[in-house]
Amino acid sequence: MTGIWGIVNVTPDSFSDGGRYFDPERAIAHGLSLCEDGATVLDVGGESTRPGSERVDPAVEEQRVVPVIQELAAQGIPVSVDTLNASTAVAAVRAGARIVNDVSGGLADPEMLSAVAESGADFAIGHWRGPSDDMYALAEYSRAAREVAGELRERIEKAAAAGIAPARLIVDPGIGFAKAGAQNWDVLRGLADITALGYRVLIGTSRKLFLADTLRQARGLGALEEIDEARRDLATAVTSALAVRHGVWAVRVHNVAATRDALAIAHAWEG
Ligand code: PMM
Repeated sequence: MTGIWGIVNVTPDSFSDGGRYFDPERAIAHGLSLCEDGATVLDVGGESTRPGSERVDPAVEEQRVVPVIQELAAQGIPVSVDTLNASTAVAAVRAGARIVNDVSGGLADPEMLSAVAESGADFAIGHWRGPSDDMYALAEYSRAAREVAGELRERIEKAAAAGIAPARLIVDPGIGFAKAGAQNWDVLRGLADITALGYRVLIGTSRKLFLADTLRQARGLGALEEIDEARRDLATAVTSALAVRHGVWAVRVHNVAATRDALAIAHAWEG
């Protein structure tokens, strides 16, 4: 059964839910409700990576995520920490996180790989080419999925060299990270190149801009027309269902209930 990572953004400015769960009590309550909806992992983040976002002081990020992780982990819930910073990763694992989810795959912080190796946590390696403030300038591909797979392989080798056992690795093609519009579809269409790497594969399409762009095009709407959260969640659930066919290990989503239903239908079809 495909896993569901429920997103808990403890940030004032995340892409789709910034500010909603900024208070630790609200973040914890939100995490617990995502578990009731069927989340298999809660992914707790304290720094937004939305396009154009600015970096947060690692100490501030740590203060945001640690109390939330502590409480959720104490309840026996598998928790992942979504961070670019080694110091936050270490504090989060001490607080009970079992997985470090680094969308930069260890590129943003030179200390990350050794910190994860020492921590004993699993490591989700995202495909990344540079910080969110100018990542679209780096979005050039001739064969997107192949290139993403090749760059992920380099990160896997670095992680292995730092002492992270292969069984602890998860790979993620980094949908929306240094990928514009249709390039995201190119990567999803070529997911076989990513699964062929031989690791658990995680994908995160939830509410992302390329989904809204596709829905706008389908309806003949202009670029400034709003596509509301419910529509983005439906589109996300469809991508979750399609991910099943590609043997994806887990999907990272905001609306866990919708993806759980989509996965139930997709798995029923698969038999
Ligand atoms: N996307 C975002 C944040 N963290 N982590 C992984 N592993 N994969 C992703 O695609 C990913 C991520 C950005 O989305 P958000 O701001 O809505 O959480």
